[in-house]
Amino acid sequence: MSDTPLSPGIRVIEGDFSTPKDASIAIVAARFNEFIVARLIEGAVDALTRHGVKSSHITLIRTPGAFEMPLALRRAANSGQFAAVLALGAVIRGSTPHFDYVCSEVARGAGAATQESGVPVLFGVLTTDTIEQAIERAGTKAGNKGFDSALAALEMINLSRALAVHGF
Ligand code: INI
Repeated sequence: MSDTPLSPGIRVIEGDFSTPKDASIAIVAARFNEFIVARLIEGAVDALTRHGVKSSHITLIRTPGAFEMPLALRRAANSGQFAAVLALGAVIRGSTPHFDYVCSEVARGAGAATQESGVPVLFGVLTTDTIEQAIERAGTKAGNKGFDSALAALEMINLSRALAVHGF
């Protein structure tokens, strides 16, 4: 699967994008900048359902803004109900340092939720200087960060299961 040239005999453990059996996935999405975040949610759901995840296995949790996402990410990741949790949001730089506080809090919270729970929490939060950059990454010329994060979630679920098979 990997393109990396390797010496024969090296054991490689990685996840693929196959449908993870019986996996439920939570999407935690901020309402702030809803016109962007709605596209990220659509992209994520599109990626998951195209890869065979049933709609009934997807839970959408909404928070007011990205700053509030860590609490929901943590609760979902620690619940034992989800194989992966997706964080979707859009933080767009304004003329005050507010942007930096929101970005650092949501990134730190997503990382902490993963480390605390052992459940992959994927970072699909756009952090851009302009609205145009956010639009480009929400389903226009630079792809869809929600779609990409959902694919990364499938890979991480399958990687976690592969690691468990090897006793890691
Ligand atoms: N929340 C976002 O999700 N994106 C933003 O761009 C944003 N800006 O720019 O202010 C934002 N702010 C709200 C913040 O996340 C909290 O909801 C608010 O501060 C209340 O705690």
